[in-house]
Amino acid sequence: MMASHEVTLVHRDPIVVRALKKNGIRLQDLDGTLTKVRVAIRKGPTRLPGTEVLIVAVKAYDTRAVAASYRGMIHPETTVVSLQNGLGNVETLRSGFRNEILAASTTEGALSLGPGYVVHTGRGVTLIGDARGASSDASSRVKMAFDRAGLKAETRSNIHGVLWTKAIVNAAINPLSSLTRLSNGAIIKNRGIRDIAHSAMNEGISVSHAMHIKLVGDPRKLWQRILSSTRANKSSMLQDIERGKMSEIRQLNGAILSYGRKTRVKTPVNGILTKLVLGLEESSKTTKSKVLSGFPVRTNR
Ligand code: KPL
Repeated sequence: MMASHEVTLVHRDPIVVRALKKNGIRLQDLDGTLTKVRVAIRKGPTRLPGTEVLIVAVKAYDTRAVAASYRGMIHPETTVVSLQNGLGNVETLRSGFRNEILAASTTEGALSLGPGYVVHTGRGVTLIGDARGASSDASSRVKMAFDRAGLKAETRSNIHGVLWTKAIVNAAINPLSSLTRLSNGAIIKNRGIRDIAHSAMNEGISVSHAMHIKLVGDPRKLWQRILSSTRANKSSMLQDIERGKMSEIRQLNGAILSYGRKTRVKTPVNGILTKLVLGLEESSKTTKSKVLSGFPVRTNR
């Protein structure tokens, strides 16, 4: 992986670590080819001496835990890259690390079929930039490493604009696919859902203007492009809901809602989507617990 670079994967779940040690990573590519990749695996949190680049790819609701558990554990020279969905990750990582921080956003589609079994469901591009908005050598080096590994990457100086644009798009795909259980390809064909998605994006665009964020292109066009290039994918939020896991709704529609409140921009559609997915999280957690334990389990929300 990451051709000519030494890569170590760190995961906090011992079950996943064990599975990956035993079976490696099975990667099914777009043409159906299955490749088995052997990669060094460590159970985290762990010290990572000599690490040049630390890619944080956890769910947005776990960023705070990463910042807290790795504080003081990584070398000051290590570049930290947030490769995550949602808003607020960079700010959270800054609270934990004095290191150089880059942010990256990807439109690659991936479907997880279990620990270490990933299907590449859509080719996209990964945009990388310095979180302070400066152009940096580190972004170019990380971009080159991605390119060499066969993942198309580009650097951007306005990475916050990139993150906001992608968050507005995710906020108009992920909750809608979770609520309807439709694949990305089915969403694009559904007129009614497209209307709701456009209303959610229009609100996000108004909030970003009030926040003085310069978006990168029109989110509505990106929405269309992403859905058709990741047609076979289930959004990451739908994958989380199906596993009874927490979703990134708070860092997507929830973040648009709260920035909207701060800037006095009304965001009723994002508000409704947030509340519905919070309810869905609750019911899918309960359903999963019932299946696992045979007893109804109360959730405390
Ligand atoms: O980012 C994604 C996600 O599912 O979170 C896309 C690109 C929409 C792929 O499904």
